[in-house]
This record gives sequence, structure tokens and C-alpha cells, in this order.
Amino acid sequence: NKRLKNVTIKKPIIVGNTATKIVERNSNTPLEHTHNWKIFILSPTVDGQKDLSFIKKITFKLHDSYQPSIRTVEYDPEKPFLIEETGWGEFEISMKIYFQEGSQEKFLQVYHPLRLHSFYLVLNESSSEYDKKLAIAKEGENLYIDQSQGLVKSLYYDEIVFHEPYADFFVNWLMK
Ligand code: SLL
Repeated sequence: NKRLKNVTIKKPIIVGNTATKIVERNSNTPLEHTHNWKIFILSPTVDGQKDLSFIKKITFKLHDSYQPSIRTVEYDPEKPFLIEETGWGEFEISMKIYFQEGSQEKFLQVYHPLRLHSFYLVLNESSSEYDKKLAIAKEGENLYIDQSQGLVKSLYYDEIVFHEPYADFFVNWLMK
């Protein structure tokens, strides 16, 4: 199993999240939770998930307020690398991408700041005026911006680059 000299393979991915406001609350959703959200790593190619078969599994590390806070999704041609949750707050999610046998790579770590809100009001006042403006902004988000359940999308295009990959990994997984 040798490295292939002068070979570079790029695999495109989309890392992101979507969020909507909770409209119909089911009985086991904590009352303080305001949003449904999804975090995912997807393929932007026409064959979609099948083009990610070189990935063995992805672990998603959520905020410690979620138990368990580490969620694992194994590769499955029929199912996306995706976690669905509910919550009230934004935080950074770290993901570890593990590759199939033969890659000789440990894992690749990527980060995504979970977004639930479609915009932020940035004011450097700490007066009660600030609170009023914030309240107005939040109402505005309900009325004007967050229509159709306020779908928020935060997506980033990225590429996983394999520079001089091992021959076994290249043949068995990267060329599939
Ligand atoms: C902070 N950024 O640093 C925030 C943390 C935590 C969000 C947000 C659900 C917790 C649960 C939830 O939304 N956690 O499972 O009830 O303070």
C-alpha cells in the first residue's frame, strides 16, 4: 500500500444547518426549546450520499446541555450524515469525519456555528433602549423576516483534499 505521487483528489461537501421555529410542540419537547434544527454534512453532487462512501462515519459534538452530546452517524447510502434536534441556543458544533479503511488518515475535524436566527442586531448600548430595540427586532423577525416558519439556512461549501492518497484507499474508495 503506497502513496500515489502527484495525485490530489478533491471531494466537495456542504457543511451546514437549517432551523425553524417550533410551531407544533410535541409533549416531550422541553418548554424552553424554541427551534427545530438539523446539522449535516452532505454531498453537493448529483449522486449525493453515494459520493460520500469514502467516509466511514461522522461524529457530531453538540453542546454539553445535550445528552448524549456526541452523536455518531455511520455511512449509509440511503441516509444522510444528519442530526435533528430541538433547542433554544446557538453554539459551535464540531464534527470529526472518519475515513474508510486504507486511508491511513486519523480523522478530519470541521466546525460549524449553529444558527437559529436569520439576523443579529448589533448595538453597543446597555441601556433600556437597547432592550426595547432588541424586542422590536425580535418581533420584526417574526413578522417580516421569518415567514414560512422562519426557515434559516447556514451552509458552507468545502472540499476534502487527499494529497498523495494511499493506493488501497484510492482504488477502493476514492474512485467509486
Ligand atoms: C451559551 N451558546 O453559551 C449558549 C449555549 C446551549 C443550547 C446554548 C438545549 C439544551 C437542552 C439548548 O438549546 N442548548 O437540551 O435543553 O450559553
